[in-house]
Amino acid sequence: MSMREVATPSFEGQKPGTSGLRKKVTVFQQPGYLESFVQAVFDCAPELQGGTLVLGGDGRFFNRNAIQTILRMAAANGIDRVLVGQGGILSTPAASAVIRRHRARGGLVLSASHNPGGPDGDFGIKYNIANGGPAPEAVTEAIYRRTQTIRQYRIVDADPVDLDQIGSRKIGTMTVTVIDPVDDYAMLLGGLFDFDAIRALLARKDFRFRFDAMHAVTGPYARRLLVEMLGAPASSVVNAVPLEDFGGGHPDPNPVYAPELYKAAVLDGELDFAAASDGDGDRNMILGKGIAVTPSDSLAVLAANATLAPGYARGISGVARSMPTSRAPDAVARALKIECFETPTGWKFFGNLLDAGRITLCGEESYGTSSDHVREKDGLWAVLFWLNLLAARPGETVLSILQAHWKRYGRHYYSRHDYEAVDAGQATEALNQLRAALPALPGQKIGGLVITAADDFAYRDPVDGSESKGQGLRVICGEQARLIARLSGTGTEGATVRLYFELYEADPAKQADDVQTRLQPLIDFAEAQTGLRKITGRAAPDVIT
Ligand code: G16
Repeated sequence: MSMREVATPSFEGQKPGTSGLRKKVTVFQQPGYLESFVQAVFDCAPELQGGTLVLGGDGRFFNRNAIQTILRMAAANGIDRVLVGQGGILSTPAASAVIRRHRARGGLVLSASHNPGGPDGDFGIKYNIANGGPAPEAVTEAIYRRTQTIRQYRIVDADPVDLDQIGSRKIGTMTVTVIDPVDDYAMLLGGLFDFDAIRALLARKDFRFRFDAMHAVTGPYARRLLVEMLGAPASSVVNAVPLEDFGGGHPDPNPVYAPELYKAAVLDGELDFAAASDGDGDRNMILGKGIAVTPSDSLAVLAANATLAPGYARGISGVARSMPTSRAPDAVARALKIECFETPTGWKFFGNLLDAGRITLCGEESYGTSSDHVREKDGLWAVLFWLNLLAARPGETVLSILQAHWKRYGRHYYSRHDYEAVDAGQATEALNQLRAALPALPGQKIGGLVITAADDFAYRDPVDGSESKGQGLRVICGEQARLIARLSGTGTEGATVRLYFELYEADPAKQADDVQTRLQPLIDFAEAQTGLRKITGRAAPDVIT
């Protein structure tokens, strides 16, 4: 077996976004493209030499090819051992769990998350560090700089590894161990929740339950946890076979991309509890009979009820949410007298707070919630937490739990409007228009509410002092309302403009379910300030969550 140094051009635009490098499959298929990026990671992560690397992905098209290439490069770059999920499969939270449990020095997670897959779809790669979480900005920036100067990558010639066969084999001196992708993760979750109580809940004839794996990575995880360990009927886990193209779907668990589940639970009231996860298993959508739980509310409810789950029975140290996430968790934190942090969008910003023990739970409006059990967001964890909650509050429903929550803490009406695949220049123009208006906004009114502050969000990490600027434009009406505008860092086509709207209603008598109507003044104000629809010629958002 010989090691080769192969010349490669440095590719434009290998800048990791909100969550790793995401591009079209066809971009990754260019000779040397994947290799250059992986070599840049290895060059910037010398800690991997002589240590263990975790490798796996969401099973999308190009996953297996990428794994074979990375294994040969890992052998050439002095890595001692690679743990690979069987079939190349590892959900993002499972990858985090495996890194932590096996004290790996890092991991490469192959996924473009909720973006569509297949030959014309998307692919992605993300480097996670030894704490199991996404590499912080300083590391991703270093990787990006390295991609701009790289001239060659190292690789060995070796036969492909049989990824379907559990066990160990060698590539040169490096050991490749194919592991069961579910074992470590299932064991971890088994220690956090009251499985007996959940089993009893799922056994009830009057409890109608469905989990939609969206033909993505959570299928095997949901089968093990929900069906084998918790006794749910096999038919309650749908679309459970991971497919390379997710069956042609868009594996994003929200009312728009999981319309059948949404209809069954929310519109038709046929299910008491329904949930879905995304391409790589880190997102979750929680639905009840007649109600969709916003991710912001979900985090708030879980924080308020955390002690009902055995893993959190001693209470939580603090919570964190990304800036565009509604301030519902803040209200709970105030009541619990614990710290609440507001971070930029991106799970990597929670890492330091989790490592320092400052927070136990964290979440984002983008259907992500998790805790300190891993360093990624975790879709099935949220599902089990909600099931544990329902089991611990007999006689209550998802809706009644939410209503009781709003009665106590007030309701944060919330919605996100996405304009996808917008011309990048037009998106920038619209945001620049709002940015230019920011200094003059305080004192003006939105539908009777006075604007108290308007700025471009900047964050100083309370643990290591690092600063992140330009994280989203905010227009704030005290505790009453907020409007936020930013560009997505995960899209692969043009630009995706995200507008976020939040309005607080304390009075339970006025908490009717008319979300978009309530938010209309904020929506109109956003258009007036950005000119987004006028500039882009779009009549309406592509996705409303
Ligand atoms: C990723 C990140 C999340 C982020 C989300 C949306 O999620 O891990 O932290 O909230 O993207 O980011 P953006 O608004 O920049 O598109 P995932 O599930 O895609 O990995």
